[in-house]
Amino acid sequence: MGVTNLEEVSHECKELLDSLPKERGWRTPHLYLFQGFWCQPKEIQAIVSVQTHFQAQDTDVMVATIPKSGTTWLKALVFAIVNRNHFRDQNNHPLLTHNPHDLVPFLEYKVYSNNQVPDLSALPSPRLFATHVPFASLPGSVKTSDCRIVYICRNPFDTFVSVWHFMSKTRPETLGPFSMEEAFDMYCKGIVGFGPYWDHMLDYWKQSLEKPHTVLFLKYEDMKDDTTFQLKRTAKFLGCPFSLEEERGGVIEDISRLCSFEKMKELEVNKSGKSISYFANEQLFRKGEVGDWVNYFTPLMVERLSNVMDEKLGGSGLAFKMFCEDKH
Ligand code: PAP
Repeated sequence: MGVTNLEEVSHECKELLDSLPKERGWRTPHLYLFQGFWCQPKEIQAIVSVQTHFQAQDTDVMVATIPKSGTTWLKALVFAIVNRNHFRDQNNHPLLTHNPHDLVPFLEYKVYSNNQVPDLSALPSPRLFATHVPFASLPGSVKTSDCRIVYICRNPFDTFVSVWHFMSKTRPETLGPFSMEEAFDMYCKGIVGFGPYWDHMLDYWKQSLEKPHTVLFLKYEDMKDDTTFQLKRTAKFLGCPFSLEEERGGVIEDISRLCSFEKMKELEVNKSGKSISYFANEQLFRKGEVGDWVNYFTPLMVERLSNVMDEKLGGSGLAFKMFCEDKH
């Protein structure tokens, strides 16, 4: 269905929701301000469970992202890097038959969704998980262990366009129309899933500067610009750097190709499958470009979001490439 009805959450969660500020939702009737970020009811219920039950191990890898910033891509890359010795045959790789969301499950949408509290202790290490939750709200053990967090974000202009398209495809008709103007206004105010996105990015950014051994900060634009370099960075961070032999043997390029937008979009599993309950896998692969925002933004939108970015990110050292680098 896709609409999170309040009947779907527990009595305790309903009580919690009653105490939270709420706004009109993008894909659900409302978004709630929970621990400083905007969330849907079922997400809140699952996040409380994650915070209560999840025990990180030092060998865990957590893919952390702001929605629509390259989550699917990063999950694929991390899975391929970490498991490269198990799956040397590129023609028989799990990524050819599984969507990355099934291989690197979200804590809040998969592992702890629907009131499940699974026993994860027997999973082989390194265990790979993912989350959209801001750093401050990660389970305590993730922050205190040596668990590696690989974070990716994206320039807010393209992220807005991506969120907007995704929302248009997945918003239930029963919720009525939601114009791009309204969505943009809410986005600029930070009222979007897991927003304000500037707090999300800045928190992980700060952590990556303070604890570079446990938090790696990546940007979608840099990944697009020089995938090989960013893959080397990521593998080194994860404690499994590419050897010279692997580099010479083209292992990095193989991974890059296997996880490329063009390759993944054409896979049957990504054309017809469903990994997360309320949307089809194909909705995760739209255009996969840097700079698509130019096709949607009016001059007024550019001015407004630029001002928001200056105000919120100015002085942080965090900046984004806004256009595709022409390598030719
Ligand atoms: P999620 O937060 O719902 O998991 P996420 O994967 O973060 O979504 O973002 C989807 C975006 O990544 C889409 O961007 P677009 O709307 O601007 O096109 C999608 O096309 C893009 N994307 C998905 N897979 C890849 C990939 N392999 N390489 C590059 N971009 C990708």
